[in-house]
Amino acid sequence: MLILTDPATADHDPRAEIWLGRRTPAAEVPHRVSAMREALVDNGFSLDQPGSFVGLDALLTRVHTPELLDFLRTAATTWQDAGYPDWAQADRVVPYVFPIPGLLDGSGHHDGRRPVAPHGLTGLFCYDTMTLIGPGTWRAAWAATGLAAHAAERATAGRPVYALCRPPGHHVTASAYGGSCYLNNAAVAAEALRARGFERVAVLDVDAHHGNGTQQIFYDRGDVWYGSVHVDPGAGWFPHYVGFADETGSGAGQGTNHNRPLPPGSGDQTFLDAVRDLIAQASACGPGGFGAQAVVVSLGVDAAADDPESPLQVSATGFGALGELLAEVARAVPMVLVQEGGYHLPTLGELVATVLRPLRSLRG
Ligand code: SP5
Ligand code: ZN
Repeated sequence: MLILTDPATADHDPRAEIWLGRRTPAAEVPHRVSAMREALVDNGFSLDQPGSFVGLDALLTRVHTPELLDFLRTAATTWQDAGYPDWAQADRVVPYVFPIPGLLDGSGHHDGRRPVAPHGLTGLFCYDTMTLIGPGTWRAAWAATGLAAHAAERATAGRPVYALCRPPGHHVTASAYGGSCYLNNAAVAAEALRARGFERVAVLDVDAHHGNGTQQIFYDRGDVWYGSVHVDPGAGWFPHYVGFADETGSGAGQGTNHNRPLPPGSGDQTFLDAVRDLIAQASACGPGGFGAQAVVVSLGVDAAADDPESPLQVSATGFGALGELLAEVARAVPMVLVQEGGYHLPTLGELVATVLRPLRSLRG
């Protein structure tokens, strides 16, 4: 397999999350990059730095609205230039008013009207208070999508490719960011594979949280399948509003969305059974099967027992078994893996290496 990294992915430093109205330390920290890099090197993987991806902006506009992209590209500079760090002691871009339907509907609000204050506008694009923007955020998020695009391109040769993306991406919808994510890396990889002629692409999301952004981006499409195993949002977990089993796709995408919400506390067997079930649905040709020609894996390792951000209880052995399941898929079709979550810094890198080890010797 091949591993792609970019030092710019460490340039994003959210510093904090506003959680329950309090400023708490960020879970999605820059050090995640070096933790994963070092463990991969220690495990004998070699790392490649592909640099910027020609045509990335065109790919991004297939995934996100121009309004979201413009906002993210300029938000930190606008905030800085408006002096928020000085007059408001606010060093990071963060929303505080959210234009939800209950605020706007029936109020005479015109859709094209935009708040002039940056702190008013932010809530139009950011749906939570945990996803702060700083000076390096756009550079890092853009670099991460570049890795995802390169990975898709290189996976067409047959061997699996892992993109060490940071910040993660699966919570970003077409038009709104959140959940510690800014641009949807997995969606970019899927679109890149589509552009390379793969007609049916599956996204398999094993992060502990539901990838609401990826689900939404492809919800009404029959060409990109989405399947996710995650802690049950109905049991009180992020993203709270989506990720339920009855969300199965719409229109041309009817039947191409598969959620497997798991009870908090679920361990290896429950987790791996759900993954096996999703792989069977994505892979099988004929009735009930999607017949994926290429697979994108949203590889979060926050389902780990010691991860602070999820109540799932998957062991290191379980992650090794996950790697075996993925390797079996990667022997049959091109595979791109993009990094999502994983927040227990002492074990994060080793868990990622544990998943990737069974894929290491695969070549095209
Ligand atoms: C990509 C990914 O794994 N995103 C996870 C977003 C879920 N965050 C939920 C936040 C729950 C509260 N965390 C408390 C941390 C206090 N700093
Ligand atoms: Zn997660």
